[in-house]
Amino acid sequence: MLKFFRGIWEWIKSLFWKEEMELTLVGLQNSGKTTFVNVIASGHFNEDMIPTVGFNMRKVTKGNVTIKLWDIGGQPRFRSMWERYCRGVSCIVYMVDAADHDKMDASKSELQSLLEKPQLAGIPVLVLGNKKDLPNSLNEKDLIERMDLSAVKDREICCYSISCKEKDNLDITLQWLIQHAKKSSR
Ligand SMILES: Nc1nc2c(ncn2[C@@H]2O[C@H](COP(=O)(O)OP(=O)(O)O)[C@@H](O)[C@H]2O)c(=O)[nH]1
Ligand SMILES: [Mg+2]
Repeated sequence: MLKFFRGIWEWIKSLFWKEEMELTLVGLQNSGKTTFVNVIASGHFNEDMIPTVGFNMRKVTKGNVTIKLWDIGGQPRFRSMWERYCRGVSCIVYMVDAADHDKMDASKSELQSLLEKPQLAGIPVLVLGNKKDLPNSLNEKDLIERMDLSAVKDREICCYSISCKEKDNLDITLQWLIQHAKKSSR
């Protein structure tokens, strides 16, 4: 049975890397972005670091998929660069550490300022509440409330509670991303 589910997971992963898409993965430091990429990108992938003073963006490419990922927060002066890095992406994935209650306000306001960027208008957003395996983590419903996600009306927004550590809900996450591949440029 376990073998069966592992088979499905491998299959979804292989579909994901065959899609043509570019996405950005952002969130506060320590939310689990690097772990997420490592978990879904088993096998070889190319990596570019684009270092700028105080601003590191990693660009991961495998097959037809490009993932641009960076940490946000504490560096408002680099926000002018967001445009360049978000231009034309199929979707934005926003990672939140659902167990870190102290950083929730910061995470919420960073997401809000990202969504206010006119250049990013209309790009679908997937909010991932990571670290579901930790006992004090917020579930989907609580996270939607805490981050005030229902106030976002002008674009598609979705929220999943996941665990990169236990590979929980990563299959539905990849399915959502596959569904939104390339949509923005169609
Ligand atoms: N318990 C738990 N820890 C996680 C999970 N995902 C990532 N972490 C841990 O969170 C820390 C930060 O992860 P990292 O991927 O470096 O975050 P980043 O700064 O957003 O890239 C690391 O110690 C990870 O092992 C998860 O699903 N559950
Ligand atoms: Mg990282």
